[in-house]
Amino acid sequence: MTPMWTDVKSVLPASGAEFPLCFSEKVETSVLKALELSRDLMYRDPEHPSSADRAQLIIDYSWEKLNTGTWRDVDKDWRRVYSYGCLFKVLSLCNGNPSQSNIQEAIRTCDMSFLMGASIMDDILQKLIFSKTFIFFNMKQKMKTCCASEPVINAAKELTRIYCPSLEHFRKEFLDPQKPVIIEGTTTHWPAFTEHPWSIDYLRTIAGYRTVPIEVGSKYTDEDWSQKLTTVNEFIDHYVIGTAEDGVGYLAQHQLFDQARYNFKIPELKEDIRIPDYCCLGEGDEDDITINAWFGPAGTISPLHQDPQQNFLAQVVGRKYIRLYSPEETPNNPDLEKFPAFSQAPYQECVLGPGDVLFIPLKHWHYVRSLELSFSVSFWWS
Ligand SMILES: O=C(O)CCC(=O)C(=O)O
Repeated sequence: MTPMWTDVKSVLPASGAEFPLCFSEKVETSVLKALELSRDLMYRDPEHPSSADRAQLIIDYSWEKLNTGTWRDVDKDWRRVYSYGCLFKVLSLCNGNPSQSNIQEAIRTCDMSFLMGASIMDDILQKLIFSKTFIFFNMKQKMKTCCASEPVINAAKELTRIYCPSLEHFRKEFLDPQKPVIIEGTTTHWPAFTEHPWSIDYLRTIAGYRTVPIEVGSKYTDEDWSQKLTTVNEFIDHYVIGTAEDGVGYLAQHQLFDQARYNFKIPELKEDIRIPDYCCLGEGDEDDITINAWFGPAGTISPLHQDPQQNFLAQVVGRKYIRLYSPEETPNNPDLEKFPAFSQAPYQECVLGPGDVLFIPLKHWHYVRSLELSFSVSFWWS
């Protein structure tokens, strides 16, 4: 038995009898039979040549069910069937002596199950993808060197900087009066800056073959802006170090940590950061804090918007130009034709660099443009 198969087998039940396959009558008997056959074959003869085809058949059949009617009405059992199909496919790809492309396909299949399927057997596919087998390949690639145009910061509008304020000082001077500020010196202990400096290579190493939803287009208000699924490696190759024709790609919002809708996780990244101490001044629990990661090449823009919570935006790699408007400027909508007064609206601005944490008070409008390849993390808290 290869070390990989030993590793994979360790997360499976010891025998077919302990391997559950329970569905409502919505799932036809023929499908149940195909699942049972796949299970029995996997325990009897995992390298049997028909295993992969049968798994693909289950995937294709349930895929049709997932794509019929509206997503809300898709029966959860069909999502579970889909995940079982994915599980059998992953197992057929991993036994024997799997090639690099088989392992890549296995990771892609796990991710498709996280995106479209439902949890089965106590999240067995999550356990598989985080088994040591799937941690591999460290590809070296050169980063795209392009930089977006350098902003000229108006000193009168530049945001205040403060070094490691005490909790009390932060509360009194910034939180209570809802004043934005850049806090320095509070992230130096994050593993993202020390043990595992975040970089393209690091992201490739821990998650290169994971499939994630990305946003394509310079900004989400553009007409040609879209979302699609891609692997982290493809995203980097195409949009970060390549010369993508179809605009800038952004691996953003929720996509790298917990992603409620898709249940997608790269927990290694989460271990590299720390929730800012100042969040304890809020009323919510730590579990109520929403953590989002933002990764994209130079020139990526998050158009002017407000968030429903207080925000700490921590910069890890690269620099970002940020402009803030107070919520009082809300009547001066940024559509200059309809609201010409917007050009006069007072604002504050800054270039946020690695290690800086920007406090964006509740409902403060913010516009963000990355000046270089950039990796940031935001903490929304109340
Ligand atoms: O960094 C970005 O591009 C956007 C961050 C942001 O808008 C947020 O955290 O709310």
